[in-house]
Amino acid sequence: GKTYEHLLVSSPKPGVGFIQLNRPKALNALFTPLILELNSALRDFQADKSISAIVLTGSEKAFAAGADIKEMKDLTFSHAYGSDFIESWSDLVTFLKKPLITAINGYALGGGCELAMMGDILYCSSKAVFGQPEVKLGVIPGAGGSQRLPKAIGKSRAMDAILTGDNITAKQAGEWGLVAKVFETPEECVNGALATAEKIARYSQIAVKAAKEVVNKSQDLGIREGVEFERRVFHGLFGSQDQKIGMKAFAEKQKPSWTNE
Ligand code: CO8
Repeated sequence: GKTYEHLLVSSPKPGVGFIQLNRPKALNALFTPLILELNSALRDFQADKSISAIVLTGSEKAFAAGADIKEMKDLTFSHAYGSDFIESWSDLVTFLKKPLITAINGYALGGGCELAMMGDILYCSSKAVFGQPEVKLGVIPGAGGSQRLPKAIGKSRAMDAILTGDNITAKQAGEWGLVAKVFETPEECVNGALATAEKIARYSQIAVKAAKEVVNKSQDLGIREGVEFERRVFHGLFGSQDQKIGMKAFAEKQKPSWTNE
């Protein structure tokens, strides 16, 4: 495959794509070259039929310590607005139809926290640190943090974090449901994410894609429209081969072998 300057990209388990942010000297600060590479790596995994689920992680010290402050410091309004600064990466993962698990160790601050929250499932380790400290720099979250954080942990806690810039600990992240699981060590966190991705990769890609699509709709739609949407997609799956294969295998006490069709 391609080689990257700021990423390590591999497929360590069947069906699983793995991306590690690799800009250690700047604690994985998210600058444009890295974001362009991340976009490209995610698009390649999206297009690769042999990949069913993706894990994104950083280093033990930092998932990502934010957008690159040095790159942003001289940015003007007219350039930011005129070039739609951030647009290319605030929708980084919205094109991604395959499940993305973010494995968060160390700092996930500002844009790093926002990138972590673009995951479909978030796992972290016990020393992970989350936060939206933009207020300390005279700005606000710019890649979805003001929208995704309140959805994840509730308005009052999100306001508290965003208005004070105070960090959120791994323990709080676990208790408040920002992350699905808190592991003891970074290694366990990454291995846990890979194991979950591998488990997902053993199911029909059609069912997995539909499941992600309907759950994501719950973030945008009211309950009635959401349930109607779910039912349409549910009905649609009876047109797939994998529904026939999955239910027949259950009835015959066999293991299904999926066609992804
Ligand atoms: N941008 C640029 N460089 C950074 C960043 C960053 N966000 N974070 C760390 N670095 C660099 C440091 O400047 C330092 O570089 P150098 O060795 O050349 O001086 C190197 O990484 C190591 O960092 P520290 O020496 O500071 O390491 P410490 O262990 O002492 O501290 C901290 C770690 C606490 C994480 C500290 O580095 C820190 O506070 N970083 C900034 C955190 C922050 O404010 N993040 C939010 C940034 S704003 C943002 O993300 C806005 C998002 C808007 C939407 C997205 C737009 C792209």
